[in-house]
Amino acid sequence: MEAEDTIAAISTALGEAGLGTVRVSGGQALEVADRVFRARSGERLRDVPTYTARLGHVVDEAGEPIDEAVALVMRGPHSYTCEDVVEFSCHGGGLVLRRVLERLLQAGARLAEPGEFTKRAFVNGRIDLAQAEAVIDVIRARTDAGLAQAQRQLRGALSDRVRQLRRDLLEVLAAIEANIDYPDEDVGDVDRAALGRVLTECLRECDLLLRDSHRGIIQREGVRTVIAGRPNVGKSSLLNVLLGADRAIVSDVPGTTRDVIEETANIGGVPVVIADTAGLRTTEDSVERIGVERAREKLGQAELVLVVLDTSAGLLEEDVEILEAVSGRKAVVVRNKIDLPGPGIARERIEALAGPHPVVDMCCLTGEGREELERAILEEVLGAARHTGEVYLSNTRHVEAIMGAREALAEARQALDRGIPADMVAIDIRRAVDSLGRVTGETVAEDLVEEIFSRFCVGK
Ligand SMILES: Nc1nc2c(ncn2[C@@H]2O[C@H](COP(=O)(O)OP(=O)(O)OP(=O)(O)O)[C@@H](O)[C@H]2O)c(=O)[nH]1
Ligand SMILES: [Mg+2]
Repeated sequence: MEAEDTIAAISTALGEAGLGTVRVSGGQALEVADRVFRARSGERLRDVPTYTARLGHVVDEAGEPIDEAVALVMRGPHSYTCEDVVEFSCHGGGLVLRRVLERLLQAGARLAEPGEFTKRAFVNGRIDLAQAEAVIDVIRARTDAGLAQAQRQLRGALSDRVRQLRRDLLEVLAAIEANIDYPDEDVGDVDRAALGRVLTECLRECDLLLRDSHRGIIQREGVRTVIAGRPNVGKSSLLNVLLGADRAIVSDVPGTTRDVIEETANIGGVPVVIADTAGLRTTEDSVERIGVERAREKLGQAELVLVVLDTSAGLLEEDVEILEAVSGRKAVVVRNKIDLPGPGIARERIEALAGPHPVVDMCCLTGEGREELERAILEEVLGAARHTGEVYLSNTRHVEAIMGAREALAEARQALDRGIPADMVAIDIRRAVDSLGRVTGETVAEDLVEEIFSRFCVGK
């Protein structure tokens, strides 16, 4: 990347809003900004102190105002990108913001690529790769718990632990290599017992980091869930209960839901993406049949299935089929309409069919049983994974890197135990060091960096 290159982009979402921000960053940011901005005070932005704002107008080539704006000057290295940055707060209209951006491009800036501002913060060393990834997670967080985790990672809590681990191993490597490079000098033999202790300690730290990763990933990516059952058992009612909103049409006519309705509910900090589907049955209605096909498709893809039964109607053959279809998968069985009289379905009967899946009694009319259902959902998707409140891995890429490091360390320790020479053990340790470096970006291929930043939106 040419460091002198000055970039500009609209950093706020497009659409009508009170305010919108256009950002410029780079070696020429102040000069470019001065070409398009007339401060009311008559000052040039390059002359104002850092972290000050000036009211004025962004003007076109003829000097005619495009918009009234506040220009905020932040000089490098104390800015988001570590470069000189000017942010124009304008009126938040799509056309206005585009015209301001076009003016900046005319004045010498280049349109920023997706994530390029954050990439500069990374390239200039203000944040590492894990922190850059946390920026996207902060923007995309859907629950408080997910947001808190992303903020911890953005502050560097994860990076600090990984870097400490890497430093410890580098120290060990240095000791071994000193021995190899200067065998005749009296640097002392490698203390194999001490080396073993360090490796054990580092393995333990990898395990600690990996321990809560399952929860972290679920919290970040959400759980794809489908509500399945016969027509009229209360699937749409259940969606509404879990969302706390009247989202799906509920009626006593079987076959009400045709299209898949998907919404995200926050259940104990986990974003659960719930799909309400058409009731499963064979039908002559051609539209409903498409709905049933879509329901089956969703059922096939879901990570978690909520099987809804209508206890007042008794257990029908179709119910049994659905229960059989989810055996061996993550599922919770909802015994709905417990408020109604009827043949009923004995819990024991369902439990026998449901196998290890939890069974929850519910009344979707009143919401009774909701809390128990939420607990059962969390238990089913998280299992033993427990949230510790500390930083944990929430990104598959990080998990893979730490697992790679763990594997290499385990091999190093085995080699050590088998009495293999320290310089051979060092090869495994070097692999662990490289793997850890992939988390923070010290040892990462350029194309992976490109790939990560391309996931950002333009303007971030
Ligand atoms: N008494 C009682 N009625 C319920 C309960 N849950 C849902 N119902 C009623 O059952 C009927 C069907 O509810 P829906 O939520 O539309 O059922 P569905 O499974 O989505 O039906 P389809 O979309 O047709 O497959 C409606 O009249 C609901 O009010 C419950 O717990 N108790
Ligand atoms: Mg429905």
